[in-house]
Amino acid sequence: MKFSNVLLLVAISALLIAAAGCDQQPPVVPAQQATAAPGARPKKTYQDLVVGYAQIGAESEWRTANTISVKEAAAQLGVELKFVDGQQKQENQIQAIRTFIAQKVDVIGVPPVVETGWDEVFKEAKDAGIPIILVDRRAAVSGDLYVTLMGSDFVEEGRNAARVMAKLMNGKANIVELVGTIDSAPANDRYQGFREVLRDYPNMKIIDSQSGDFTRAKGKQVMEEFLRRHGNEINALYAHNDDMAIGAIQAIEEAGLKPGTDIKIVSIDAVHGAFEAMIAGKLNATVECNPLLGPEFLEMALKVVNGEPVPKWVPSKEGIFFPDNAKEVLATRKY
Ligand code: GYE
Repeated sequence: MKFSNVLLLVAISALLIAAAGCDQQPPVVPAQQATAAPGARPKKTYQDLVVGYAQIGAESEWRTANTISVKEAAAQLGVELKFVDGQQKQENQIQAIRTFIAQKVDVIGVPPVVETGWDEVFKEAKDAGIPIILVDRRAAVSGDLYVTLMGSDFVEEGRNAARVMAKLMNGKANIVELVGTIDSAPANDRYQGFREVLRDYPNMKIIDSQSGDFTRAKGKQVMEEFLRRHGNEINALYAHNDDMAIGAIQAIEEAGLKPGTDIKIVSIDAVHGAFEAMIAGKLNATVECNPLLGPEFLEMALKVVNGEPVPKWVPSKEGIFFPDNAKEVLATRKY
């Protein structure tokens, strides 16, 4: 063999040995890792996420729509969701959060049934390094115990209900009020917002106010009491949610009165049942409160685990609906 050929052979062998050596090299780094700052952890994706959701219960159409929204979004995005129905009891929600902590989920979402009594369990989550996202309802805790609150401006909803009611009643009314769950953020705020606006209307009087716990059954029962106590004196009803208004409508009809006419009714949520009641002429207006928070909740959860900044409050965008176009609008509504 000529010397030049020997050289060529040596060169080829060297190349082959180098190529074979490549097998021992670490695998090619994915694009995300390659671009990340040195030492930074790789970003998580939806498929890596394990999320716990400690739901309040199934007290209203709104709540059911919220549950479906969270479950559907998780299924679509490939997030592993651990879901617990708290049956409207705070102790069950607290128990669910403790279970999620033991299961080492990445993020916990919770709509607190009431405002107070969350410090201890939220602190436990914080100590375990698990962020809490408040979905829908506020909790009376310090800002370091949760990462973000996503949901509606309940005070503004109460104000809007009062504005609409004042218009419907030409500034003069004897109102009964069905309050939501006692000590819950939406009940507290809808109570307050409504009164704020009523200060400008001295002839709009709240003659009675009682909790119907956001359910149809209780709404009906309390309306029956209102009617027994005040009879024909009542000409307006403000309900903190549609379900209580729908329950009250039944009570009003059973008392031989015409809901929507003898007693004008304004409620909050804008669920399907409210549109049906408006089409039937039994409800005069509904102020929207959006329950479809699932996709945004999971988006926030992913941002939080990846250390991205999130706003402390993510407000929902909402409208007000009336009977005149209820039929057309209902056809376009998801909940
Ligand atoms: O208005 C009511 C539900 O927290 C905004 O809870 C929510 C409220 C909603 O039971 O129908």
